[in-house]
Amino acid sequence: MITNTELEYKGDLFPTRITAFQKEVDSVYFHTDNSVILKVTVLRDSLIRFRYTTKGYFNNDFSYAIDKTQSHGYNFLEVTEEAEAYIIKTSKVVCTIQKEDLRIAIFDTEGNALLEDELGFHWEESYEFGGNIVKMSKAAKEGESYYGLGDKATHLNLKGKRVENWATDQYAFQKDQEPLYKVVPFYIGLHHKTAYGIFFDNTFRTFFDFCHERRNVTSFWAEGGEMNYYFVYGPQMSDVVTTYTHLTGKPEMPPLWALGYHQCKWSYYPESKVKEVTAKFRELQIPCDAIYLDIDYMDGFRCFTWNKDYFPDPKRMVDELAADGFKTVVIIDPGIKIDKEYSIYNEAIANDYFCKRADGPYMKGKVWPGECNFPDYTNPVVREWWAGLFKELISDIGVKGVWNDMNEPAVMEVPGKTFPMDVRHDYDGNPCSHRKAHNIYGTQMARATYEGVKRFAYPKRPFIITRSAYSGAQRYTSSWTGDNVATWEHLWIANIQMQRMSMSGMGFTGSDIGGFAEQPSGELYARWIQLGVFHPFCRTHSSGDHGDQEPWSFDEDVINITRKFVSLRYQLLPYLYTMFWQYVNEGVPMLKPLVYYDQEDTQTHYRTDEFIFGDQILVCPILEANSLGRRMYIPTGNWYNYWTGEIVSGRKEAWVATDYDQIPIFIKEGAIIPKYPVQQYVGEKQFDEITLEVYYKLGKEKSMLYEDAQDGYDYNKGRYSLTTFRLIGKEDQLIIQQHKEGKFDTAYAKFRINLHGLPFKVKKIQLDNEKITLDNVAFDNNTLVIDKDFNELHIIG
Ligand code: MIG
Repeated sequence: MITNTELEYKGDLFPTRITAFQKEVDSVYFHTDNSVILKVTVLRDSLIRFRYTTKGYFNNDFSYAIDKTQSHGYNFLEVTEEAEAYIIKTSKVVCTIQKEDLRIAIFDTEGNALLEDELGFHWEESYEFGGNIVKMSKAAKEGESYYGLGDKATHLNLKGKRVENWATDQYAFQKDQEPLYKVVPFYIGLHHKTAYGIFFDNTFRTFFDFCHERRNVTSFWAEGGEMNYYFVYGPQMSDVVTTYTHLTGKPEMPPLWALGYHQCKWSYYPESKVKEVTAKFRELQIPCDAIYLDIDYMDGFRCFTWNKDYFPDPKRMVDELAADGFKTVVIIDPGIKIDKEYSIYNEAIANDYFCKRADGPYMKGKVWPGECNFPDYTNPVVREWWAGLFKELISDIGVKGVWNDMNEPAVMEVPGKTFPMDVRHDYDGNPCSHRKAHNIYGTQMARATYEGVKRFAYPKRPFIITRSAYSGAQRYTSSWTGDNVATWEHLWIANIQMQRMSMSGMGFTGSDIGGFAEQPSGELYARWIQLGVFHPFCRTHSSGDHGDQEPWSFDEDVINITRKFVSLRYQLLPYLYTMFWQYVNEGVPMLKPLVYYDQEDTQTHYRTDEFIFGDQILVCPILEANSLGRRMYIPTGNWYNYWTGEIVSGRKEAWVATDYDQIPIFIKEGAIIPKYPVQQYVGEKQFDEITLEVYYKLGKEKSMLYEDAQDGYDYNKGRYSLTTFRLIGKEDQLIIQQHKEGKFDTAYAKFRINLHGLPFKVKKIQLDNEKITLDNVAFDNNTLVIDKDFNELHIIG
């Protein structure tokens, strides 16, 4: 064990002995001899905040990440003093604080150590910038694994890695490249079957080291600001993720169309090209809900303008696209062209909305329009102005979604690829330099965009997508993973990134399907779309400089595979919408890595490829060329092969054979999976029935179905329909019970029930205890069609 004095030669400083402590409601303050104060705040029995200062007082407490609308509360809090330590107890954890050196250890109520300071809090004074480099080190436990941290393009389990959080435009990033576009300083630790989380809420450049520098130590540090972190107790990973998501906030329900398929390219122009693409989707019967306009729709890349040569009448075009079921999404970047003829530039200058250098001039940087100034989105007045700018696009022209790019912020032709560090920001009344505001800039831009689009789209729901994001951005926006590459390795990366983002509270995310840079082979595109339809956000995008990436740019097989998988996604929309609702309502991640699904099974701790889509569908992409099938891990439980109906038992590796137009997909036994008919876009069809795919199980299983008007806000007034299905399987019987909640009546009247895996031949059917003849329910080949409003369906062999 390294002692504090041994390390002092490195310039690190440490808290000395505790000299005083005081308790105020939910917080306890510990003061040391050398002016360190530790403030411990209990938000919930399982959520504790640790905040340090070295100056003897705290600065204003302000965070963009924390969702102030969420409530917290604890059941039990007791603080006691012992000879060597203070002890803080809640109903879930016990936290000790050493009098000698302020080091902390956290235990569960049975005395098992969850997380212990190694050196604990220490710091280095920053003579260059002022303030401190704040540091924390924790002892790594035997067999400990680490997950989380947003968009890192590396193995799902972060053990042995060091990562850096600094929002960066990382064109054609590579595996293990750091840093990337997003900043989610949150990780989950797992050891001895117990999970906990750490959220280091500090927007300066931060680093996390998971046993990389020193084998038995996990550390994290920031180049400024406060040591300010939240400890989240599990013991289940699901507890950690949902508590973290509750703390940093959840999104609203997206319009259902946003969960459809999106088509994008840099760039579709002029109008005739856009129409050609949308018409081809309809002709080929590949469902599609959204079409994107990249930067070339603008006049000289000026935000909120149109190139009238390419798009002479945007409103007419957007209306015509809408009549064919396409929602138009347009890109908006942060750089505002320096141009005295440009009204938005003039408005911003007149009102002093642009970011300034320390000595006063406006910050200038080159991006697509040439030299630009950049709005300070950390100023609430600027955000309000920005929101107002969307009136024409949304209310008048009818654009349905906005795409925020380049908001790391990215600047061209400068070494750091971003703003100079001396640039000043308002930071909502806590003025600071770009060192502190950099990582939050993109989120505040997306937030202002969200507020504008929401205002003008009302009473419909807004759709926003962003490239850069900090923790909490999920309250305002979806995201994509930036400029990936058309390689097999990037397909592997995309699969991991989406699982990681889901675990990091930011689940509404997708990759550029097929890869942004370079050109995919037809096979790679096909394998990518097969995975992409199981990602919460599903969009093909490409840089366009190497050729086309519409499904028909490839051969007939690829077109058919794309149609098949996108159609499957459209059938699964009610299932996807339900998992989104669980995310919105409870913070449950939409994609669940196997370790999340079964943390007790150590075989899952290093798995990366397989994941659970929602609660009941196990998906495993094919990540290599020329492969019909693959070896994969089947987790705990019995699973139906979606293609063959065959049942496999889990907790083992298995070879799963597939054809080119399949990937391994398994349905959890007992699941009831709702399906809509295939539609070319959301709302295309009125339908009188939906399908329930029922997978027999000996035993019980619960399934959910959430529905509402698919847009608008009536769901907040109780106008939703939440159906709970209980399946009870016996040797010669299957019972399905249904319970409904909410005031929304779905438009369809019937369920088409497909029974899978029944081990008996059906002889009798009872509906709400009335015997019905098999003819009446159109029973055929284990399918029956019945009125949706039943309480109990009894199928008897
Ligand atoms: O400097 O708007 O990641 O999706 O197509 C490139 C053009 C700017 C980067 C985005 C990409 C987008 C492209 N943009």
